[in-house]
Amino acid sequence: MTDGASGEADTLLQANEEAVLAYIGLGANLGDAAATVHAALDAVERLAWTEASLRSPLYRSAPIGGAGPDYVNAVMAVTTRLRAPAMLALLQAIEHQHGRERPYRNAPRSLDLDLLLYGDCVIDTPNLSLPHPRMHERRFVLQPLSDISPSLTIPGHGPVARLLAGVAAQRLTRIDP
Ligand code: PH2
Ligand code: MG
Ligand code: MG
Repeated sequence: MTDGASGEADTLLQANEEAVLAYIGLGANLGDAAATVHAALDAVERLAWTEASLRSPLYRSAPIGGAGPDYVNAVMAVTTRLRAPAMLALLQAIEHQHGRERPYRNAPRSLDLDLLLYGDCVIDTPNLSLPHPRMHERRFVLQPLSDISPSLTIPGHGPVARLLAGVAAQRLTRIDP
């Protein structure tokens, strides 16, 4: 079948020839946030065409840009042959499995999975912007990112180590190992 929903699904799951190193940000501040983040790390690792991965420690962080409970945050690196739009759709499916609702911007969430970086890809489309537009100014992203990739540079923004020095005032504590 070449049209309709199943045609789209076929296109979505076509793999790239070459694997790409991608980074995913995880966040949760409703329910048992740490357990949800652990379950989501496992779920991302099980995605089709997605193999080796590095996991950061978990952190507790003050909510930025909204009210609500503290967040649990982490970052993981994966090598994937999924294309970026497919990766995004599958991350949203995992959010959905964990009861994610989107009542308003920055609302507390059971699970948020953000595609932070996809190789050195720089794009800005209505559905997907890479690098993730606010990652370079958030300690809850930069600290776990630097734990797993200390020499990483964010395209258009510079080295993670330098960016991290600029966000030291944001409250963040390591909770897990
Ligand atoms: N995510 C947001 C908005 N604010 N604050 C923290 N500490 N952690 C998050 O993951 C987070 C946030 C939007 O996705
Ligand atoms: Mg987010
Ligand atoms: Mg998100």
